[in-house]
Amino acid sequence: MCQSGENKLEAGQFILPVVETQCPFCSVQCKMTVSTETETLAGIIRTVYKAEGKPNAASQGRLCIKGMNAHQHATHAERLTQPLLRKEGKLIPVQWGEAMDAVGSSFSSLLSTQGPDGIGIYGGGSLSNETAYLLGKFARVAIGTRYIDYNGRFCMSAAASAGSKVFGIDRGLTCRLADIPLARCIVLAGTNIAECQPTLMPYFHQAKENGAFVIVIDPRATPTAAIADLHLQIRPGTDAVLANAMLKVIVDEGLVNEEFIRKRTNGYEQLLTHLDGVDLNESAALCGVEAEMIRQAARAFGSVETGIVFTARGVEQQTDGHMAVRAFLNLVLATGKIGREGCGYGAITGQGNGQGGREHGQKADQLPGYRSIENEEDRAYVASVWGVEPSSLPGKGVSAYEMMELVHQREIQALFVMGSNPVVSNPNARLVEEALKKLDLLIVADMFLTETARMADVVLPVTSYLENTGTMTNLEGRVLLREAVRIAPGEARDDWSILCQIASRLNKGGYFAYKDTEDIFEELRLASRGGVADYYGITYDRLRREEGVYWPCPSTDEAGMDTMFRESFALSDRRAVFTVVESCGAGEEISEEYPLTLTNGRVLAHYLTGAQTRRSPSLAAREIENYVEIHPRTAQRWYIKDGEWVEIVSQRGSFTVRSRIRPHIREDTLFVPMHWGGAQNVNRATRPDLDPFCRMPGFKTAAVRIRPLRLAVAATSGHNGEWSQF
Ligand SMILES: Nc1nc2c(c(=O)[nH]1)N[C@H]1C(S)=C(S)[C@@H](COP(=O)(O)OP(=O)(O)OC[C@H]3O[C@@H](n4cnc5c(=O)[nH]c(N)nc54)[C@H](O)[C@@H]3O)O[C@H]1N2
Ligand SMILES: Nc1nc2c(c(=O)[nH]1)N[C@H]1C(S)=C(S)[C@@H](COP(=O)(O)OP(=O)(O)OC[C@H]3O[C@@H](n4cnc5c(=O)[nH]c(N)nc54)[C@H](O)[C@@H]3O)O[C@H]1N2
Ligand code: SF4
Ligand SMILES: [Mo]
Repeated sequence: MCQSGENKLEAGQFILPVVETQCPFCSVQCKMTVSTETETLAGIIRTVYKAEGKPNAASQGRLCIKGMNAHQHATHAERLTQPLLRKEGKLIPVQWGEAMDAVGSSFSSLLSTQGPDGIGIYGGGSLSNETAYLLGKFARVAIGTRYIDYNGRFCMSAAASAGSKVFGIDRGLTCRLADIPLARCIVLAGTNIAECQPTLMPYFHQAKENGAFVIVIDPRATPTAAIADLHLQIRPGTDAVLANAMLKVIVDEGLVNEEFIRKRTNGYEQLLTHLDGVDLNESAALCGVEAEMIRQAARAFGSVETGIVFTARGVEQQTDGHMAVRAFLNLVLATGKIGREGCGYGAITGQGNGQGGREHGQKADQLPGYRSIENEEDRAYVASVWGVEPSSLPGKGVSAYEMMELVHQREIQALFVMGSNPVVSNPNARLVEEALKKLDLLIVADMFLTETARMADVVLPVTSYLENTGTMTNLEGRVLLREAVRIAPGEARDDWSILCQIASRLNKGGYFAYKDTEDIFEELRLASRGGVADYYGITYDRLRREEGVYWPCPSTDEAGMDTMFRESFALSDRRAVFTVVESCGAGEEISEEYPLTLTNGRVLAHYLTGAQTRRSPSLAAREIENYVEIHPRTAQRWYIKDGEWVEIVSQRGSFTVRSRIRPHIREDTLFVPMHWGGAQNVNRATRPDLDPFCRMPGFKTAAVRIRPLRLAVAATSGHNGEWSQF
């Protein structure tokens, strides 16, 4: 791509004045153009950037505020342009050779003293399919460790495991986005699409124009709830109870699809027996909503011909997340709303490559193509593609947070982080911070000196979305190619090439001899072939020609599958399964000491730990600091004024944010965004309890207390506790 001679492009330059790229943030993966113009103003030369939506199948040319400003972090002066190595306590810029020598020799000596399981690998759902695939191979072949997991554990694990159990396959949307306007009833459970996938909102507006009835299930009146015909403002952690109660009404009122149940499902009889014990009024009391509203929701969904259920992290980031999703899938199956137009289930994937990132081996128990590391045939197949002995592949490791616990216990002595900021995003962040301090070696590959990178011994600067090529799989399961359009700044390198260089320092270079990402993708195609997530039929050429292909796609002359389960499900007897789900809440018990429930999530302008969006001036300006949403009556009860600093405390720890008094949240609930680290990090208070099925932490409920910071400060300075302000 670099041109020779006089036209040679320099570091940080765009390859053309107008380039085509793809947003690095959420799972919609909107396509866009970025144009750059050089302007001279008052004698100063500056570059003016402009991002505009480009027509594409998902966002149809729309961009949200994050996409419009994504280039701001990529071109930010704080981008890391040189490797950093800790010397005498300080991170010092060094050449790549020195950084790689340090990484190679540290890994080698750990491998000989501790063995491969002393090293943990931690990946992310922002990484391309090629990098995610290679990271899994790197862990198993270059290091040989069982310990690899990724931030998607906190994101998609509940819905993914539920989809796999119930349908036999986990693809975020079982239908097309184009089915949304065809649905007569839409359930949006724990998903705030208006802020988190904003460019999809017109699909829902269109559905409403076509007469759809929209049910939103959320403890807050979000911008998404603004389109609801019915808003069930439930107590956090009670989604399974609600879904069971809706199902009970649907069954009792004869709104089930008997034929679908008979022909295409198993387990209905057991479910019916279980539902006998479900009481609508008791359920309503547990959920904190009126029984009549649950009845209305059930009738609305059960009585129409077409409908779609969407869930996201509100339902899923719970200690019963896996089962809560399955309770919603019962609704879909009982009414036969899947496998045809205007019907389906959608687990709204989070990160840009949250879908692809969970298919090709970054997960503790997974090999490429959604294969299992515990299945002999799967191991043998992938080993044959990699040219290693099946017995050399390690076994299953542990989930992301459990890896942090092993670090804390000194079972893992070195951690390699690529594409995540775990010290901010893990639950019980205090323990994670303590754990990382105990490491002999922490290596972080990132674009910025994040909260986690600051703790590292080696920081490796990586290229951004504008500078590297790779494929991303969006929330629909459509694989998209994003090509490099800018020369990397300074010495930043592609993730995949960093992995190959480390592997060669460990004398495993022969297994990592790729010339570019297409080369890696060719191997991924083979490794995924015949697996659940089969990418064999997808090639870079096709992606360039067709602007995206759905998986599964087993052959190059087949179109990928847009609507799934038309004829059959992917389990061995081709039927889907109903699940008996207990009707109990999953929230942390409140007490006199911790009387409120803290939930958390996202705001429009920021992305995840804010590592990128806090460096984007236009986005940062919209929300400059963290806050807590609190109901006016709750604020009054705890002596909190609007806009003042408050301290929120759980059994795990505390953090400090500003109050934002709003009537649109439940009185017993507080909401805090997750985009800030340090003293404002909500995860200092979140709980580390994990879902037994998928190891998802119960992020979305923590029992807490709240008080104005002035009281907290007074308490520690010996004030007698009497207050005159109120
Ligand atoms: N602007 C923006 N967009 C993003 C992201 C971002 O950081 N910022 N992140 C991306 C990623 S990785 C993800 S995973 C997705 C997440 O997308 P969402 O899951 O939609 O986002 P959240 O805000 O975490 O949670 C959604 C809603 O769940 C509600 N909620 C909380 N507790 C409960 C509960 O117990 N039950 C129910 N039913 N609802 C509850 C919250 O009030 C919130 O409105 O967004 C993606 N898009
Ligand atoms: N309390 C609470 N906590 C949560 C959640 C919640 O709802 N509530 N949500 C959870 C969810 S759903 C998620 S997805 C996680 C996300 O948690 P994190 O993974 O920690 O979030 P990010 O901020 O996306 O961190 C990604 C890092 O990778 C860097 N990066 C971006 N692209 C690349 C790349 O291509 N290569 C490399 N090497 N680095 C890159 C970014 O600069 C950033 O520092 O947080 C989880 N934590
Ligand atoms: S953040 Fe999501 S919706 Fe917004 S532009 Fe990026 S990909 Fe599109
Ligand atoms: Mo996520």
